[in-house]
Amino acid sequence: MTDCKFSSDAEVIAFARDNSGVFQAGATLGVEEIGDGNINFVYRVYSDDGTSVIIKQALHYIRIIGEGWPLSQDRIRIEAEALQQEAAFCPDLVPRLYHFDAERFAIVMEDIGAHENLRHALIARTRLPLLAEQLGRFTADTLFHTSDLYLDAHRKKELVGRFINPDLCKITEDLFFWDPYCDHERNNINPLLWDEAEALWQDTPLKLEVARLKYRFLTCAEALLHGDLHSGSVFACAEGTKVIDPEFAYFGPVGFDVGSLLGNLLLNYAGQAQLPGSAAERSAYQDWLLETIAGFWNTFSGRFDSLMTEKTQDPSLNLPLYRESYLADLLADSIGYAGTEMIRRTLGLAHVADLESIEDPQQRALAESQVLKLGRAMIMQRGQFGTIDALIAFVRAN
Ligand code: SR1
Ligand code: MG
Repeated sequence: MTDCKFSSDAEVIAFARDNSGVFQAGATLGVEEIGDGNINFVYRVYSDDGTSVIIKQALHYIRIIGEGWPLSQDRIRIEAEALQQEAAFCPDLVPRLYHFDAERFAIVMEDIGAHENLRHALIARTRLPLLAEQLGRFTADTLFHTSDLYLDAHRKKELVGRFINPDLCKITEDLFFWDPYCDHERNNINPLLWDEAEALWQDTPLKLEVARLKYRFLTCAEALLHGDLHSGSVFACAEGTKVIDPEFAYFGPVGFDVGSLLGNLLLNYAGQAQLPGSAAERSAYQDWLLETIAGFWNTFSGRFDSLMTEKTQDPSLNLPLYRESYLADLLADSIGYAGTEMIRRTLGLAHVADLESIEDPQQRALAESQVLKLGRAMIMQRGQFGTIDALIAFVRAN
């Protein structure tokens, strides 16, 4: 356990000056703490000529909980190495890494300031023309190129070893796959939803399917995941998209990353029905969200299929029938993991502003109840949809 926390603004500034290589010698620098995430400390260091960098520091505990929930500081090395892996295939879609410091447990990276947190952008009903295509490309390229469909078998196993991330995985194992399915002290439940939560705790068929998804999360070292690909880990603007924060990266099932994005778009979809604005505005934005879901999946699956066709060397895996069955299984998996994200954001510890910003508890409960029903159906019926259009038709009808 190391307490490496910067003790003053001057220390943060000196660290940025020495380790970024972007500031003019002698420039006057300022610093602000900007972290609103759950886990780390994040600072922006800027000079008066407009140059700036981001510093992220991982302490030996979870920021919002304190020393009562210790957490391995190796997560910041994992984040630095995951950013490098992602940059190898999608350099335009991740912030540039300037420096990783193993003593301070800190990284220095590009300030993506012109981009807005995707969760806030979606709540404000912003239409982002490049989002679907860029998220589809990000997931297809990062996941394919770190899987056995591309990597040499020795290199793949070497990489699996570098990304063993037990503390961060344990957070997901508990918060996604167990807490919401029992009366856990960490849960955070709208009292108006209590009856539905109790019914869910008794729902044995659902718990069986969640156990199946959890076991795959624990054991299926398929590709290097981002591992926490919710809307708060994406920054976007009209000109482009950046994916940040891969500290939960590990080798897991591809459908977990894809499903996290699908689940977050659907959380916003359900929230929109209760957020302020006219019925026409809400429904037009919900249409845009569903188009984005289709565009994301179609880009992802089309690109993944092309990559398998062109780059998979193993002849046993590069068979047209195998490609087809792989992508069908992947859609089912993704829909199931999307359902677990939706349920855990409604009953579990970490809620999302898409629902929390609905001020009236009764209206919030309506959206939360829709999320629970959709999430349950998506987990239970994940193998039956078959196409993204069938999922979208189901969402429209429910
Ligand atoms: C206590 S950590 C809660 C959540 O924040 C992270 O971003 C992950 O999504 C985690 O589940
Ligand atoms: Mg994060």
